[in-house]
Amino acid sequence: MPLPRAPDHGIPVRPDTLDTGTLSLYIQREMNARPEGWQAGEMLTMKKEAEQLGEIIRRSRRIVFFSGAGVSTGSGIPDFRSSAGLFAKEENGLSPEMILSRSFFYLHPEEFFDFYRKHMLYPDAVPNAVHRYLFELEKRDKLRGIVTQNIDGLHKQAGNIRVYELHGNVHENYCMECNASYPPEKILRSSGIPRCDCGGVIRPNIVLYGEPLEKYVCIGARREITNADTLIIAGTSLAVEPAASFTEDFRGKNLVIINREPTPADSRASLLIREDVTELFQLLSGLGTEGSPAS
Ligand code: CNA
Repeated sequence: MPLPRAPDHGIPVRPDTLDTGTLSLYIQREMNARPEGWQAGEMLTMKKEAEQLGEIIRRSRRIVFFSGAGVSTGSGIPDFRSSAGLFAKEENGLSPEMILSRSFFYLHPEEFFDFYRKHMLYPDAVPNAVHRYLFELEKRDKLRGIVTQNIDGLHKQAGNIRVYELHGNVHENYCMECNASYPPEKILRSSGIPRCDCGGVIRPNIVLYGEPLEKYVCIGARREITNADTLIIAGTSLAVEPAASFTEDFRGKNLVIINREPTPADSRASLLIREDVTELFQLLSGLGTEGSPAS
């Protein structure tokens, strides 16, 4: 029976040497860490997992990265569904999904913008190790595209060009009357409903729940996933449709899933990594193997 790993560095430790906080994290992770059929002996240290991922990257030519909110938690932006996520902090008994819906926006715009300013805008957030690694991979022409559910714009901020933002981007805002564009600061610094000089309402160019996704973004994203030889799905619960179903278009060899919690696609994965994605990519960047983008 191998010794359990501490959640932060992957080094085997005895549970009785852990402090209470770390121990509860360890228990939570061990409970999540064993999908059906998973052998204890197959548990790999994070370094080994990073090496395996590096090897897959080295052998791949057409990688697509499918990202969710978990990729940006390392940049200080909370996700929705983990324990520290926004779902744990319901506002007046309303879930973020209800508030960020088309009907709520039209019926209660003031409450929508209050929530939006408080929870969806992070002007000081910067790309983390995952975003930076993907930029290097695109420069080496290994990464065909990033398909993201994130609206924070961090993949583009890192320098990536081929980014399919399925749910839009908080950095783009427009007047619903005259179409004038505005930076996010215009919304952040306003109170109540943000208004254009023409009097129209300024809204972020994000897809609200109940609104359709942009057709051409979907076509491009699905084409990249279909043609990929490796699909890396990271930091997503795969709970939001239709985005989650796009991953089913994948026909290639390596399906890698990196997520702290189980996802509905885990049984399809050829490599399943239940780790912190930012820490994993920090390790991957430092490996100096052929899988690292610098080689
Ligand atoms: P989600 O449903 O909140 O799932 C996030 C998943 O990531 C969870 O399963 C977590 O366990 C996992 N996770 C969190 N942090 C890490 C980490 N560091 N390492 C590994 N796994 C981690 O979010 P989804 O993206 O699946 O849901 C799609 C929604 C969330 C989209 O509509 C987004 O617009 C929306 N959202 C986006 C952002 C953002 O742009 N940064 C933030 C919050 C919500």
